[in-house]
Amino acid sequence: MNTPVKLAAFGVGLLALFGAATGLGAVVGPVGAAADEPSSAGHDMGSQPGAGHQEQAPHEAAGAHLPAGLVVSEDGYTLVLDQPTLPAGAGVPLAFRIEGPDGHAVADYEVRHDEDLHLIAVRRDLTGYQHVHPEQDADGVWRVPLDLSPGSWRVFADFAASADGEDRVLGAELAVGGEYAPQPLPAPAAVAEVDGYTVVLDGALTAGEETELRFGISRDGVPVTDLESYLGAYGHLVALRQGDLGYLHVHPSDPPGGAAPAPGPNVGFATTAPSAGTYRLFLDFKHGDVVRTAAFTVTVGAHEEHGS
Ligand SMILES: [Cu+2]
Repeated sequence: MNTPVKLAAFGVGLLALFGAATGLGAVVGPVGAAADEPSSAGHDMGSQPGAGHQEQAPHEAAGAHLPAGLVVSEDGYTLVLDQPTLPAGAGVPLAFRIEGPDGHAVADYEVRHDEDLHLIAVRRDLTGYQHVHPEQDADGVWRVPLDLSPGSWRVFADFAASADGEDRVLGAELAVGGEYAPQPLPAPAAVAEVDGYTVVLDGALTAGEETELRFGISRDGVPVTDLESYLGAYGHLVALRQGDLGYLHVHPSDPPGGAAPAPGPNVGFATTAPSAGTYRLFLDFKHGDVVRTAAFTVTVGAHEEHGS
């Protein structure tokens, strides 16, 4: 490579860096803006609200902008797996703890969706999804069996420690040994089948804007109208972003007019996609005393800023 070309390449690199920084600024901008609002965060480093805030707890002020679960430690809370590697198999015991700011395992949690702590395990290719509720022992160690296939896994702990009541999702890497055969992500589709149930997705995720997603559940062509409550609602939805497995907060949406949610056939959720891209949605629902998971791939387009 001759020197002018090298220099040109260097310039392009600088431009790319600059562009990335600008993009990042755009993403975290709302966090800084939100810092002016009253916040329960209370973990200022005692300096400028603004710059300091941008690196802290990105999910809380900006639930709508940055996904959760991308870090293993936040605000002094750390997800610690007993072992960073586990063997493949069914019912493999996983043990972990949440270390609090005092360095000890957190023992007291606030109940969210009927549970002290939700554990989501998924292989990095977005297969093998499991949403389970570990048991905590007297030492604050959580234990749960997982069905693990070889590959790189991500484990998310979704909880609120009683000490501050903040919702947090921490994520840790888990390596499972063996021959790994990564699976391609299924194509986007509005219909998913699971155990004879058909689930139809209505509604779209939109970058930077809260939208409602509705799932219609039927079996053998008959709408299911006697869903059982699961985790305090008629469905539980987790959305993960392909590429980094960013974890989106999703909330059940109530029917308009303050009516109580119906036990099917439709369940609704509200969430905001943090960016354009591809997401995998995992809907847990309970019927006939069994919890099943329907999974969907959805794509979120870029904003059409210029009305074209
Ligand atoms: Cu859960």
